[in-house]
Amino acid sequence: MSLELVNRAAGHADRTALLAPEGLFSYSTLLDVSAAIATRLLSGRDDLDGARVCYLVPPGWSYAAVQWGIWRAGGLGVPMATSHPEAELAYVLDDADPEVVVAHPSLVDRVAGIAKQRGLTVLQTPALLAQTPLAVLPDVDEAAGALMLYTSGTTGRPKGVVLSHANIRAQVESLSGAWGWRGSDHILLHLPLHHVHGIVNVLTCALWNGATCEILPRFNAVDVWERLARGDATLYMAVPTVYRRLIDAWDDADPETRAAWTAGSKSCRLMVSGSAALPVPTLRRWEGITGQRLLERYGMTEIGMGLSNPLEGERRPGFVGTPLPGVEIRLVDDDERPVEAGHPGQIQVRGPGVFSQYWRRSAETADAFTDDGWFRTGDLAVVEEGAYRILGRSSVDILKTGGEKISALEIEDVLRSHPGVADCAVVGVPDPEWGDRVCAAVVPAGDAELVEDELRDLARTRLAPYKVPKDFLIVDDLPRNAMGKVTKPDVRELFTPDDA
Ligand code: MLC
Ligand code: AMP
Repeated sequence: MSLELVNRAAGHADRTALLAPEGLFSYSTLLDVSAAIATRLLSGRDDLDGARVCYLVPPGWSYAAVQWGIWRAGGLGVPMATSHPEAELAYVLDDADPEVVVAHPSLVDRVAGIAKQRGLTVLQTPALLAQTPLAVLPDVDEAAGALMLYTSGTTGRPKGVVLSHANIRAQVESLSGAWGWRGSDHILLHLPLHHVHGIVNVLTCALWNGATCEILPRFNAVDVWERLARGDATLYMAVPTVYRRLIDAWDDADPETRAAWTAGSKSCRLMVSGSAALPVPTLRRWEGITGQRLLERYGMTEIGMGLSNPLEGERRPGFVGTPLPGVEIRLVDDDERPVEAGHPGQIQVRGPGVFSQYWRRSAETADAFTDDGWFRTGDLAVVEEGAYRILGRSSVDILKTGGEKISALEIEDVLRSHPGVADCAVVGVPDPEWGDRVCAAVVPAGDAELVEDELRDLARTRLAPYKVPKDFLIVDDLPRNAMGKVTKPDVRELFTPDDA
């Protein structure tokens, strides 16, 4: 038995699976080419048996074909972020311990050197995708690991969240039912493809349902509007920052263009927002422009999607709805006892979509779950009139900027490695565009003359672009409490103008 995702693809072989920068590809082409990739990855073996395959491939046809090829060979796919500098990619190679790296020619230079230093072979697309006599592919167990996605925690560097094929299937089946996915759907995709949002909610849901996924090479507000204006997209999913950018682009357009964009967007049957809190003014403005009431939902890399407003029925602004099919959610107090409706509590989640381990981190995995299997999300919420409202996170050190989750501590570690820095504190300052705006207060060491550009360059070489602080403030000392501990809410105040 091959994977259900693959079996289903055979059932809609002639339909268009992907409209990509490289062209248009049917489900049967996806099946043929992913079998060729699997054959090459196996290179004579019966099964990759969970060996990690890291892949650095831009959004598009090759990306989807490589991901399916890894899955069909029995490998654990580790998508690498195309925006990351070498240092972050090297961290993933060291942590994931892959047997091979797959790279696209446009990105191979970023990974070839660090792969070579580690004795890793780099296989390049498009050669990997070329026809070849096909091997017999393994029966991949649904319990086997499918994807490893890196996500920040409060302590240490990012951790690999291992999702099995069964986890992904549960997530996809849940969303397919809740959001009414069908084969005639056509979805636009420009989200980064190293996160559940882009990979599971958009790409895999589309391919599971025999729909068409149209992949744009990157996000550009005008391009998205032009695509919507063609009137053939039925679904659209994005993060709040993107909706905000689309609204800004619409505001900047001339009346004729605005009218065409608005008219095209009406063909969508559903538009979804998630990965960060959707500001109510953004929801209202978007509805005013497009007539679409955004469906806000809540999720997390470790659980997939947990809560969603309804497809039919009232989508309440500022709320994330109710548990999705197959997902158990509860809110608990500090002693992990369930709270009554109307009382705030931490969200805990259980169900077949929930991951089972952080890669090679048994202590962190154990800490993340209660004895009876509830995953501790660290997010706070309250139930009001039957629907959940997200209140924030229990840790001030976890930030969400433009839908990207980051650890303040990881950024502080990098800034502290600068010889001119005695201490620093990184905070998320509420921001209408980014959600959290990453800001750093820095205390110079002795008489050191701290130059902001130097700190920014240091952060740029070591960290993903979205982790680089937008604002730096050089201060004599950091605000502290009576015990001498830095008080982050007070640090945040330093960045908020008095008249804000
Ligand atoms: C880019 N920049 C960011 C940023 N993205 N800064 C802060 N936060 C971000 N998210 C930086 C760039 O490096 C650049 O810095 C400057 O901001 C302007 O860049 P840009 O070109 O305007 O940004 P762009 O490439 O358009 O990216 C913005 C974005 C992107 C919002 C389109 O960040 C995005 O696609 N985010 C979605 C992330 C996502 O899918 N999250 C889901 C996680 S899963 P400089 O210095 O060069 O000017 C999850 C679970 C769930 O959360 O519930 O879904
Ligand atoms: P990630 O770890 O990147 O998967 O991000 C998951 C986190 O994003 C969650 O733990 C929440 O803090 C946040 N998140 C996701 N969806 C929403 C939402 N609709 N509203 C508020 N926060 C959200």
